[in-house]
Amino acid sequence: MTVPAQILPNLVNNSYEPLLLRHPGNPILTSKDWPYSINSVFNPGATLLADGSTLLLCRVEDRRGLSHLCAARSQNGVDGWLIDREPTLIPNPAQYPEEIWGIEDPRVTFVPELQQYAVTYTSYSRGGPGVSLALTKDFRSFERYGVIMSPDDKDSALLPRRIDGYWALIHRPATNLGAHMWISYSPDLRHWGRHRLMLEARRGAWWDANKIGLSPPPIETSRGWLVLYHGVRHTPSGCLYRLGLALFDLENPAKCLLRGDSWIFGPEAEYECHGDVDDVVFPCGYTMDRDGDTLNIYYGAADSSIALARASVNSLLRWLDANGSSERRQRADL
Ligand code: BMA
Repeated sequence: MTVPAQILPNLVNNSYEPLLLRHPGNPILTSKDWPYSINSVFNPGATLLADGSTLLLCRVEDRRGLSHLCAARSQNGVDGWLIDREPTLIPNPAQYPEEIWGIEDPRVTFVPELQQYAVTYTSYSRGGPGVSLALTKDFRSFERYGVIMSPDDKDSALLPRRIDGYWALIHRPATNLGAHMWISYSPDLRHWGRHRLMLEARRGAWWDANKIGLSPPPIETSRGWLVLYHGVRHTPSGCLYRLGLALFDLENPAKCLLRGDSWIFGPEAEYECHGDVDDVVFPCGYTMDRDGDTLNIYYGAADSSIALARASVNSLLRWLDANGSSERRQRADL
């Protein structure tokens, strides 16, 4: 009898290819490293600065439970972090009431046309979480644009360049029919429209059923935008956050070319399985090494610390070719 590949994905042996390799020094940053009193540090945005050093814009939760953002800089992206002595970007509810319950989960995109970094983050308003945008040149002063996607919306990143003359933003609005990834366009970063559903959460028993969201900003490759996304599985003992992979058309990023069936990374290490929220791996940023292939993926572990895993873009693409499905088959899965 022939068993369809999508039913039993690995009939050859009981193993899987580890695509994201954990750094042996994990977790690389914890609350103990902070120069002021905090509860936890996790879910950092990441970028390379002009001098080649790494900047993490970390989500820091204070001991009231509210979050702000704080920058940590390192020459090698692994250790020797210089952490801002005070919060770098704090909620400003007097001018931006949507930030009343904190700001969370930043994604950083360097935008060559603006010669600035775009930081998208979740602002936690009385009406729920929404997406806010700020621009910065140096991660010391920020130009806030306020809420650009109203609640309930999060997990957002700006693409680094215009598509057909328009800025493009990926985000994750949630309704009682599920939480799916959308893309929207803007002529000026302030007014957003032409909303399109980009990637749907699957249904039923799938690992990425009902709730998915963008993880780090998309990675531009010659074959398309490579997207790491998280899927949330609700279980009787809580939620399981794992990562999947998909590839989107370079000039029409709403079009999914390939989507992996299984997750490629999930909570396994002690620091990922136990913390303020157990069983969470949640990357919000990556940097690319000079070889143009090695990704340093920075992720929040169990909502308590920051960890690093490395991956090769070519290996991720090869894996997608072998394990991904086209849009037509995805429709059948959903
Ligand atoms: C999501 C986000 C993340 C968090 C995760 C697990 O909804 O709020 O910031 O890491 O839940 O708690």
